[in-house]
Amino acid sequence: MDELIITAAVVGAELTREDTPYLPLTPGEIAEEARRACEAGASVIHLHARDARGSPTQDVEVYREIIRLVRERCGPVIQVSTGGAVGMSAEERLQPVRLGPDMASLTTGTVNFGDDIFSNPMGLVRTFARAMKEHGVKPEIEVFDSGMVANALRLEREGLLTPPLHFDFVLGVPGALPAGVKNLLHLVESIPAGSTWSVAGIGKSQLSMATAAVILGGHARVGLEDNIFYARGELSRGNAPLVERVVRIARELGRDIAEPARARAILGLL
Ligand code: KMH
Ligand code: ZN
Repeated sequence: MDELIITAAVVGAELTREDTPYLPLTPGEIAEEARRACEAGASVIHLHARDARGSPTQDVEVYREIIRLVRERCGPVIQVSTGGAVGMSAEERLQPVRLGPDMASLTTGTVNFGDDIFSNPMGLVRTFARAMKEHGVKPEIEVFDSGMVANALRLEREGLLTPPLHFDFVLGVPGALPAGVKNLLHLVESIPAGSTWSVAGIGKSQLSMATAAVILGGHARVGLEDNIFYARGELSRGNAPLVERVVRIARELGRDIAEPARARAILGLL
C-alpha cells in the first residue's frame, strides 16, 4: 500500500464561530491552522476562504493571500475549493483556479445539501474541468453520490479529465450518500483501476471512514469543514487533533504517512 495521504479541510464554507471557537477565519488564522495540520501529518490542505466579516468568499485575492501565507509556513499540496458555498455563481466559484494551485475540488453533479441544493449541472462541471486543464490544476473529483462517479467517467471519455483520476468520496452529507463501509466499498469498486481515492466522512463518521481508508489502501480527509467534534460533546481544539488521531491509527495499523513530496508522487502531481 502507498503511504497514507491525509487531507486537512481546515475551514469550509458553512461553519461559524458560533459553531466552534476554533474555526480559523482570517488568512493568517487559516494559514496557521494549515501549519498545525501539516505538522500533525497532513500533506494536502483543502482550502476555502472567508471575507473580512467571516463569510465565505471565492475572491481570488483572498485565496492568493492565504496560499502565500501557507507557503511561507509549510509545503503541503494546496487544493482550493471550487464548491465555495451554496448559492454562489459559477464565475465566483471558479476564481481561485486562476492562481494555478496544485489541485482544485470538482464536484461532478448536483446534490441535496441539507435543506439546500449544491448545484453542479454538467455544463458548469465541464467549464470547471476545462479551466483546471488550462491552468495545469489537478481536479479532486468530489463524489457526494454514486452517480457522480459515472459523470466523472463521462468527462474522462470527453477528454476533459485525464487519468489517473483522483476521487474524494464525501459521505454523510444530509441528502447525499450516507457514510458506511458498504457505500464506500461500492464507490471504490466503481472507479477505474489506477485511480487514487480518499474519503471524507461527515460528522461522527469522519473517524470511522478515515479508519476504513487506512485499512482499504485509500486516503483520508479530516478537518473542521466536515466535523467539529473530537468526541461526543467535545469540540476538537482545531484541525491538528483530528489529523494526529488518524496518524496514530495508521501507525498502529502499520501504514506509513505520506510527506508532501510522497503525496505529490502518489497523486501524479509534477
Ligand atoms: N461548501 C459546499 C457547498 C468543495 O469544496 O468543493 C461545497 C464544498 C465542496 O465544500
Ligand atoms: Zn470544501
